[in-house]
Amino acid sequence: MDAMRILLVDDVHLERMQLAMRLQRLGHIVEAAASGCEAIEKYPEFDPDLVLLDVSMPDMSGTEVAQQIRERYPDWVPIIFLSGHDEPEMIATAIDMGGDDYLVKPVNKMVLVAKLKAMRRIATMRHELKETHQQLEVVNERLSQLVNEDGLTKVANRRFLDQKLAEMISWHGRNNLSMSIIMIDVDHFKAFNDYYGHLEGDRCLQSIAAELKTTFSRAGELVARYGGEEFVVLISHCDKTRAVKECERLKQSVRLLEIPHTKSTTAELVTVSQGMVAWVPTGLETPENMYQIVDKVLYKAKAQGRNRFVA
Ligand code: GH3
Ligand code: MG
Ligand code: MG
Ligand code: MG
Repeated sequence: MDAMRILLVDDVHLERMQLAMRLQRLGHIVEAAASGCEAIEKYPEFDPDLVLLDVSMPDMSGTEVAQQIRERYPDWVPIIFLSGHDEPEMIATAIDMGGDDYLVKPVNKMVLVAKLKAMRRIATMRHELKETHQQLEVVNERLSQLVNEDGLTKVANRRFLDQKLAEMISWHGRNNLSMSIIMIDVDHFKAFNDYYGHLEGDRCLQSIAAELKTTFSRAGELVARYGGEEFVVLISHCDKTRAVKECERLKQSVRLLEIPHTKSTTAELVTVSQGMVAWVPTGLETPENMYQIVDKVLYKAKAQGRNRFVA
């Protein structure tokens, strides 16, 4: 058996020394304590794998010590009680008070070795379980990323957008607050792809998405890829006056990317058109309703010459 770090607590000097020696001969690392207080004090520093704990001690009983250890150090470590009594009530009570097992003194060597092994097995299983749990958490996080994120642009995907928009509609409806939705479409993007190639087109979408994410990174703001070369920005608790400013900010930030687009009739740079709606929801609107409405507004921005927003 691998060496264990054993905290041995017993008030009787001779018994403590004898058992400590036997444990050391079995290859374990032993820290001895003569009282409950000493044990509790030494516990964190020594960081035991197992506690052997005498039940009857003058200053603090073993069961009290066990309770305190359980309270103070939530990371479970097996506790085996030691006692000269073998009455069933004593054994049952001690285990009820937070012990995991019970050894009757004088301790029989075979039983001691077997019980140490059993506790080690349980501790190992717990440790493995904890590791599996941690791995699962990592997997979970990655999964929710995959489920909610757009693969190309790394902003929220349509699925997440739908969900958030529905939540926002009902929250703002309940609280009687204004929210806004901006739909963004890259101007002359087909021509961009045709001229610069699809790969460059992908890069362009990535740059725009990253820029949008930086521009709208405050709490209550969400950037999502709606589809193709279309993005949506949701802004919580935002009225029309502020939303107009946000659209202007958005327009400038895309412009400042200065992605060349010689085939664009707007600015020889990549530009976007935006449709924006700011309103106090009734709570009955669906995401689909809102996309339809804001898409019509966006269409007006296109019709009016692109590289602009219409509210
Ligand atoms: P408008 O100014 O009216 O919006 O013109 P447009 O050319 O941008 O509009 P249209 O809808 O005709 O073209 C959109 C183009 O976006 C066509 C499509 O190939 C391209 N596109 C959609 N998704 C992607 C993508 O993931 N990567 C690339 N490279 N292109 C994409
Ligand atoms: Mg004692
Ligand atoms: Mg489009
Ligand atoms: Mg377009």
